[in-house]
Amino acid sequence: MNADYRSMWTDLGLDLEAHDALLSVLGKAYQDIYLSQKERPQGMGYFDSVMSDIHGLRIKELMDEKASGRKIIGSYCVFVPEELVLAANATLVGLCSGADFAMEEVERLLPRNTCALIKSLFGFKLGKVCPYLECADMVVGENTCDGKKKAYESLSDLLGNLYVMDLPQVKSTNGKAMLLDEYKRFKTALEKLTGATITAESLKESIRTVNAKRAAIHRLSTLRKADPAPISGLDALLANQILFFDNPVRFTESVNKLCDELEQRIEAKTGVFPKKTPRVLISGCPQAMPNWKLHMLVESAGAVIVGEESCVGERGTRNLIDESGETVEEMLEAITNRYFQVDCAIFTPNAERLEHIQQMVAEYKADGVIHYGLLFCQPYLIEAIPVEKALEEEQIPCLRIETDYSMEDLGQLKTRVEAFVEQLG
Ligand code: BJ8
Repeated sequence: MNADYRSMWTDLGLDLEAHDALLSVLGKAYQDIYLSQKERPQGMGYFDSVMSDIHGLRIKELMDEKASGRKIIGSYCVFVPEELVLAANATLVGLCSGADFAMEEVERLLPRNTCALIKSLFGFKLGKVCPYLECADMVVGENTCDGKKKAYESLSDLLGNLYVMDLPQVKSTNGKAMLLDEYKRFKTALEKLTGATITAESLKESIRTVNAKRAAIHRLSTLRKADPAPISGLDALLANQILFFDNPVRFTESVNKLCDELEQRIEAKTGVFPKKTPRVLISGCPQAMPNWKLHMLVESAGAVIVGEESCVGERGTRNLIDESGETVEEMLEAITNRYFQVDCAIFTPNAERLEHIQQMVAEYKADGVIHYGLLFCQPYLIEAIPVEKALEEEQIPCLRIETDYSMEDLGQLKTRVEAFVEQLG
């Protein structure tokens, strides 16, 4: 490991021993799950290189940005608009929350029956193992589910730089007006932090940058409609996870390059799995880095995952912002219009999500849906029941899974997933 990185981690206050242990577990999991896959597109080489240096090069880039006066903003939710962050001359990084860490300490602060994602964001702080979190000048929490809302009250004491964004829970006119107001308040907070003024020019440019990134990842999603599938669900998930912390321009170029290769594969009818392999759509809670558990199980059971109806997937990326606005006010409205379409299960009622799942099943020619709910996540677990009912009415098989980040239920899940895949086949 590069000695510069170690001194950088020390400066960031990481616990080097715990951090080494984390990197070693992550590296081993990546080796076993990713590098053992067959027929991977060459374009995945870029994403492999990001993973092999996950706390190295990108953190060095962020630290260099900080040294030049740029601020780093961390976020836990796709409702935080990267467009405003970039326009304020700052950089947004997603703070992953996809692995258990320091669980004993976490359970002193949170009830045991808290979802794994919330426990993970506490664990990364308490264990001092996440350089992305430690280099952030501001961390944005959002009032989405009750678990996050209440947890941010305690996280605020641990972090010291938490900004809480309020979010509507109903898709009403008032709800949209509230979101617009919150984005205006966030704009002011960013300007105060960075000393920069968000202008029509800077906002227009940042909208274009983020739209290009979302268009590229959406292009990748669309190519997964082909049979045979040109890319595994595991690899597509990885690209969706890296989207949250990579340099947006470089990421866009790399995804588009990968897509060029996938188009050639489709033309040549080359797939990662044979034609007519059972096709599965995953729907539900976000699978944050390095949560690859379900994808690994499904694809080892002989099915291919063709899409994710998830915030680490299409829910988070599918809509672009209208680029026709000329004033900051018009662009703020366009931003609000785009984000207000995110159909997270915290909204009530949330019929759009069900429609989107049905639409994805049809477009991606999925043979079945696995609804992925994190244990104790009430919004998604409750919504899973109407989702399953609606799909079954259309004769689309659906398997509801409730799990966490531990590997204790792997055997039991494997049996259920294998039986489901057999049913699809
Ligand atoms: S927009 S899905 S990223 S809130 S899993 S913490 S809901 S109890 S993550 Fe999310 Fe934003 Fe919504 Fe997307 Fe709560 Fe459920 Fe835990 Fe969750």
